[in-house]
Amino acid sequence: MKNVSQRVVSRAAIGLACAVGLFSSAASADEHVLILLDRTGSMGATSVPGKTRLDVAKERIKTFLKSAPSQPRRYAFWTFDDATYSSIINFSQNRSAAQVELEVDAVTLGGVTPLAHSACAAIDELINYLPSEFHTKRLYLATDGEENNTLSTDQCYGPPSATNYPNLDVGSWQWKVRNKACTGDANSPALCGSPGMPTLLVDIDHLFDNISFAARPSLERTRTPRGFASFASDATFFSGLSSETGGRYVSVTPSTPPAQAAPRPGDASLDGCVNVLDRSLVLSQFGQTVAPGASTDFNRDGIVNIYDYNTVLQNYGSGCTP
Ligand SMILES: [Ca+2]
Ligand SMILES: [Ca+2]
Ligand SMILES: [Ca+2]
Repeated sequence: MKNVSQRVVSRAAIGLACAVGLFSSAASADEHVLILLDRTGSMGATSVPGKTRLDVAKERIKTFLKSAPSQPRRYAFWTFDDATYSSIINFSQNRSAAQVELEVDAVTLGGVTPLAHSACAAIDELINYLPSEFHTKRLYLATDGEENNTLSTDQCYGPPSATNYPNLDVGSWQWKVRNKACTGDANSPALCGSPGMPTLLVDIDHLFDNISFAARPSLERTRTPRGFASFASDATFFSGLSSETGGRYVSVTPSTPPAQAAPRPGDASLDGCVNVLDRSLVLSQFGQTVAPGASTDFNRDGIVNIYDYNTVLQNYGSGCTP
């Protein structure tokens, strides 16, 4: 079995090989990133002061898009609300990061939340795009959780689990989404990264607040809510799923410091300014493999190196008062 640390090391080795030009063709090691943005009504709730959850999610996605990748990236960009997801950009269009950014900016708020359905469809899209080649596959989900509209006929439909991750009820939507991410099959609970299984990282930006769903004025009209959970069980589930797949989990609440909620590209210290401190932080970890979520690893490839350094340089001075 390939464990998480081995995966980090092999990704790091790829980064290093690319950095020193060992690959004559990088085509075998592209990263496929499907960005799945929740545009449901609840994303209109206030996050950090002056910004909705959707605003913060967009800024975080754009910061990722502005990081210097260590291997060529192919992007898909999907949103979801009401009955299903919308594919705004698909992989075969081969759009640039800047083109994806424009589409991210154009997203507006919609209706209810088919979260499980959309996440599992996105995983299928990642698995089925060039399946016979080796590529890093990443699902980057930005959401406030609160699944409430996956149809009962869907592969990942289920009631909310009564117990939190990792002890998910068999048949719950969380159990199915977890299985889908780890094995490609919503009903197969094998370990992530087992032989013959897809290797897929799940990054989740979770925008929420500590007010119970029942106490908050509803921003979504759910006729027949399916699968309500709570922000706390969503948080436990999302962080567990990210960790199990080798991805990163970030939670943002209204009390998160603004520079941390929506960091500028290159801001490793998360203080809102890209300067010598960020350069020093990257240099202090230069060449090191780091855990998912390290603030110095802007491009999320598991190693701090020249690409992260370049992300600092390309944004040097951003947000700083002269
Ligand atoms: Ca919602
Ligand atoms: Ca900084
Ligand atoms: Ca990196």
